[in-house]
Amino acid sequence: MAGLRIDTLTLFPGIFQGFVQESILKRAIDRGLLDLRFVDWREHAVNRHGSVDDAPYGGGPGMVLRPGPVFDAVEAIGAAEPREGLRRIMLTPQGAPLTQAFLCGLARAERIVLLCGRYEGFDERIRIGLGFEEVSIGDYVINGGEVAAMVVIEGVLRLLPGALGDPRAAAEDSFMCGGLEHPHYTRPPVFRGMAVPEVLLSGDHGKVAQWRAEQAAARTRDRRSDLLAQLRETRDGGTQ
Ligand code: 6GU
Repeated sequence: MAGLRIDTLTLFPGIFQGFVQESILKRAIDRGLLDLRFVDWREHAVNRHGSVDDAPYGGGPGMVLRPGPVFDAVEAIGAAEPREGLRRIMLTPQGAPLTQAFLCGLARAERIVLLCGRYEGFDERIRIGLGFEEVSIGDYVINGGEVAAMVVIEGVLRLLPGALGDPRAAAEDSFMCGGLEHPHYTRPPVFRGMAVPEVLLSGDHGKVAQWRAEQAAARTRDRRSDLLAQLRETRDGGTQ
């Protein structure tokens, strides 16, 4: 098995250096589960000064990423044509919000291309002409798509069979699709006057399971009523 190939197109490949050398990601790469490549698409700049952006038509602040260098970079990695098993994603604040369900779909791909935005954004003809899916990691703005690409890479990696030491950890990801998790406690039994809930020390597995389910439901209700509504919709005749 060749592993899942992910090409990340970025103007700042250095941002990913530490990321790929640590922990679960490094192990997955060493074991051939993941084939990560980082492409500095400034190599396809329009001139020898490395220009990849220009002023927006219609005026306004900031710079817009020109289509030429991105098209050339995507063609150079052989990903310009749509095909079965290939997913192409651009990371921008204008995208559809990333969800666990979306990650589950991505984890079934053979190859993924991630395009990281910077500045005011991409010329719209990049999305239209290359057929990128536009994805955002939330309703806030960060400096560029690099951190968002890391979110996608980690989220997908966790879902690859064999990536995590403990298979239960991956199961918890899908549990996430069912709501928030219950709180956790470990030693010591009393820390700075704060005691571990009695039930967790009782050894009664039935009671523990019930307590955890109640806590999870209460948290989901208090913090994520939106998630609860979504779950109800799914249960009452949704497609998932
Ligand atoms: Cl993908 N990029 C930027 N710049 N900001 C974001 C984002 C992406 N997702 C949420 N905010």
